[in-house]
Amino acid sequence: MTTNPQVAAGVRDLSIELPSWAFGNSGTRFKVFAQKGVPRDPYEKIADAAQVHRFTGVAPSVALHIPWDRVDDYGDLAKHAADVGVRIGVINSNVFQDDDYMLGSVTHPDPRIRRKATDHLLDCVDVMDATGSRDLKLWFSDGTNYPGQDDIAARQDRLAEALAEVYARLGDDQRFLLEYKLFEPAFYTMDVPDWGTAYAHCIALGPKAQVVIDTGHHAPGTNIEFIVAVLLRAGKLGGFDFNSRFYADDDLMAGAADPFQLFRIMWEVRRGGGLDPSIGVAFMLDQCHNIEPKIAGQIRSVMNVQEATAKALLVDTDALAGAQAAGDVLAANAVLMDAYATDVRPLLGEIRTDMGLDPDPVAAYHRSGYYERVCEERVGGTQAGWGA
Ligand code: LRH
Ligand code: MN
Repeated sequence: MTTNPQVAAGVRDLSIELPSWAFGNSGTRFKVFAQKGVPRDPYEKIADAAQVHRFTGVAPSVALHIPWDRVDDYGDLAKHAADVGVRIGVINSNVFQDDDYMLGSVTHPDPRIRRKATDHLLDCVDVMDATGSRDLKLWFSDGTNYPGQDDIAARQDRLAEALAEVYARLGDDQRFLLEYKLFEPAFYTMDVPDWGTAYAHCIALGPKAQVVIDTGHHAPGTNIEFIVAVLLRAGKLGGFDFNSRFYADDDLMAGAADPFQLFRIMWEVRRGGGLDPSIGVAFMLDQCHNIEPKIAGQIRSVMNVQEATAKALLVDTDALAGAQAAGDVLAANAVLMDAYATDVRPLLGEIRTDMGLDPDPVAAYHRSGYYERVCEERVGGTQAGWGA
């Protein structure tokens, strides 16, 4: 029986969605390295994701990316997901890989291109209807590379027009999650560069429009947990794409590059009520395992988020409130640092045991022989990737 029921409840309630694309080959503009046993289709991606849930117990859903995960029958894919113990989660649109979108998608100067892009977003809502998904995630690579290339305000008007059309198409229980990114692939302006721009578009539309924070989408040194606190306070934090980075949008394993930042983020998530599933924050990994084994990498990443969350749940909120009210700067900081300095790995082992799981998910996965089996089975066909 766990020694800390409050942390146990919080850890058990935290669902971390997995990105289907993390199981396919990925890389950088220099090289995409192919790995043995990589899935060849969305069915195999979902089967691999189900292994992460099998050993962690807290990754019950898989985000899809369209068209990377296009299938003839999304209902059948959803059934397959259920058969392997998971469900299909967020549907991610993709208006960043078509030659027509060189100068933008929904912000393109040409209304025919805007129409094409908006139609793709609407098609993704049709996919949500078929998979039973609640959320559509919208990330736009739209932007400009040189001053004067296009009219910044006019592009915002075009974006707002497309978002309004998608918003009107959403069902009562559906939402769209607007993701911002400071730079790349555009390097002068991105049309949704920061949380403020995303927030402004979302509050102009209504409650079904929420903001997504992606760890890697900020300027170095950005206080991301401040953005978490402000968006939760405003009821506009719809999702969080966990990963980590040393420099830019490195998409490395969550917590790998900066575990202290992940802790600070999960503390503000807790403080703002975001751990309450009814608040509806879609926590998901958005990563690429370019050189490391992908399933084990996802398991490790889920464990890193669990560790940061368990530490955040250990924060003595009464002591913190007392020190803050007293203006005792050092005491207040010490409350958080004590929680962060706590080794929660034994506690998480206990919690997993109580959940009927092996206390060490990575070791249990390796002992399962799943990786060796799929390496033998997955011969021939074309390995999945970003198709870039
Ligand atoms: C953009 C992004 C977005 C996804 C893509 C795979 O950088 O973070 O969330 O569509 O990665
Ligand atoms: Mn992302």
